[in-house]
Amino acid sequence: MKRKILSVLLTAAFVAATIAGCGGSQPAADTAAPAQEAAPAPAAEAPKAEEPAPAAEEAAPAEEAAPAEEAAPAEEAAPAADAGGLINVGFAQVGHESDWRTASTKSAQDVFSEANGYNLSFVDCDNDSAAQLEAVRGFIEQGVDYIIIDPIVSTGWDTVLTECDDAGIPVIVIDRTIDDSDKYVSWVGSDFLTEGKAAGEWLKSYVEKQGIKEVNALIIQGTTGSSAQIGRTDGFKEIADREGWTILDMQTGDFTEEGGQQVMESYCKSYAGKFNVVVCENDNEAFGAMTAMDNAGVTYGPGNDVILISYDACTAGLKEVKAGKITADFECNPLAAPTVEGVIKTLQSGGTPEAKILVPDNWYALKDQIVDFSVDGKAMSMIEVTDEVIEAQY
Ligand code: GZL
Repeated sequence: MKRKILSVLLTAAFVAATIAGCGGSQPAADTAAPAQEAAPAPAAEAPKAEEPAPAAEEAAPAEEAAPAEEAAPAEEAAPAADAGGLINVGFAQVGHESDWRTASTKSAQDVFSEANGYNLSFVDCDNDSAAQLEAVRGFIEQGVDYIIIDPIVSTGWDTVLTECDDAGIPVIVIDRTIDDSDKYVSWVGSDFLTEGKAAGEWLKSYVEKQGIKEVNALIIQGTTGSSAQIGRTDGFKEIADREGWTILDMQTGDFTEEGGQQVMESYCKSYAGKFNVVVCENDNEAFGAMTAMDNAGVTYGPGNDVILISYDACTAGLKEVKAGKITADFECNPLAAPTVEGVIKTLQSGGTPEAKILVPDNWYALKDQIVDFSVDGKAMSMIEVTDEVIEAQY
């Protein structure tokens, strides 16, 4: 878009100079401003050696300076609906790895429907960062009005977000965060660090109530490098370190049931009889871990060998809480699409949406597992899991 405006201004200056018989020693005021440097072709971003987490970005291809583009309207008006009266939205979704993701996708498809005035281009990126970058570039080619991204991992985004910016397409980030670029309008999601701290602070109060003196924990992490994994791991570990607990191992289950089962099978062999807490960074990993512990004869849930902690609190997860399998479940609310639509409506009306919009989360357990705890000095309440609560969940 910046290039488009520049070409319009230069064209106007050329026309003005021609009409004035090339007396353009004093260019028109609007061309006097120093020409904005066209955004340099993004240099290939060599991943930094110290960056362990997989980055989304492939080495950006060395690009020729983009050819001068056709004149564009000087004013950057909010995109009008297309000929059919619909607003074109591209959504690059993480994948289909969990119940949470299914609910997130349904929420977006329900909100950005044709009946609601939208044409949704949806791409399931199947947990593949390269495919996600390709999907975003496809939306740019399509010329959509808005792009929504749920970033698989938090890094490697600045090049493609610069391309969105140059194309004048506002980007809204949903759920997970982008940590190496600020070229987007708003982020709508949950506080993953607080989720991790809440699980840790609840466990502290719970083991005190149960008279459990030692905590030897195993963690099954989410997708490596995703902000959900980073926040939940860091939050829980902060409490574990403060309380002197032992974290025996942390391995990724990639937010899938299969991954959770594989990691737990390995843990049951390597740490047989040595652990009393398992933390799964989403419900689907917990379901897999439960299968592995069943097969290994390890009992879990209130009154058993292992305290099983999970995140997401999807409907199926809360059913396992009600069944006395998952001891406590820390929600991450996937139903952010209505809030994202609010951001788009604000932009459509020429307003400026908030840069960061938090979606509230709740914490769940059975009555006997509800204890008082605080996170960063703020008292937390828990919701007792009942059939009605399960019925109402996502
Ligand atoms: C968290 C979200 C995570 C969920 C998982 O906001 O990105 O990804 O916790 C999902 O269930 O796979």
